[in-house]
Amino acid sequence: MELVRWRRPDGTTKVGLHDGEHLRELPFPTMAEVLQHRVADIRQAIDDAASSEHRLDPGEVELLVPIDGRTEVWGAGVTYQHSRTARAEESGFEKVYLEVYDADRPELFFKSAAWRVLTDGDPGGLRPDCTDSVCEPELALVLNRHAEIVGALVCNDLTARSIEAVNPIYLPQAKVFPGSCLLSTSIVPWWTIRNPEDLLITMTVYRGREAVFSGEATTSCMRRGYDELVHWLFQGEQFPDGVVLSTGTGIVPPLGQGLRPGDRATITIDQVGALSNVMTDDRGML
Ligand code: DO4
Ligand code: MG
Repeated sequence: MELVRWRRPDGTTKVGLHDGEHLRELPFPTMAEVLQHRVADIRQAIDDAASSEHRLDPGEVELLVPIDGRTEVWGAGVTYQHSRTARAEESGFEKVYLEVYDADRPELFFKSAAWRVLTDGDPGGLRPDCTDSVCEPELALVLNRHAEIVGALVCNDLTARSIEAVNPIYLPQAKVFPGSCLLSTSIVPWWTIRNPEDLLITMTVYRGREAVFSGEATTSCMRRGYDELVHWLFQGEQFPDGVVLSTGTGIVPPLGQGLRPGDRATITIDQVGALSNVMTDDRGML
């Protein structure tokens, strides 16, 4: 049973459950409103909706990006040894990355407002002023306004690596641009995931039919716990409509072998889902 948003042919949007076969509405008009509630209330609403006779065929609707309203996406960085080593290699500012890996306070950065997020099947963005763009496949936590973990998503934290490599304080330009924040469609309730500390994450990048990069990692290699990241994210911050926290990447393609327009990146996370997007450097006007 997963949490999704959808649009009906008449243009109205709804929030509800997807059980693999059918959709059932929840008594909340938006996902933002779901994330204003405590997990116990959300679980109750899911249990009540799951037994409802009133159901829809997913073929009748369009599944949407899973978040809306004032919900934001934030990223954690340098949470895997592999990311620490890669950043130190690619940047002239090695010390910054080595220190943050060991520091108490993790690297946390604003990634996206809900309206900028794209989902499975949408085009991923490449900045035309970047010579080495990479996908960052990550487990993302969906948190309510009370800092409780509600569910999980697949996130592609698309990054303009050559821009960040010049100077770490270019990070906002390397992280925030059209098509840079891709989330899977369905929020998997956290209480249904077995052993979330050990989930396999895979990514393959296809150029035409050829797989030009494949990598995998498991969340057991993360240096920090989920609760630790959530604790720091809510220090001195407020998320009235909840927040998605992407937990960092453990898969880093080799330097200089970045994405090209037309590449398809496919990411999977055990029990959480899949995300597949074709890259473009021509986004047109949003
Ligand atoms: O330090 C830059 C960001 C790192 C990041 O996004 C990651 O490790 O996933
Ligand atoms: Mg990342």
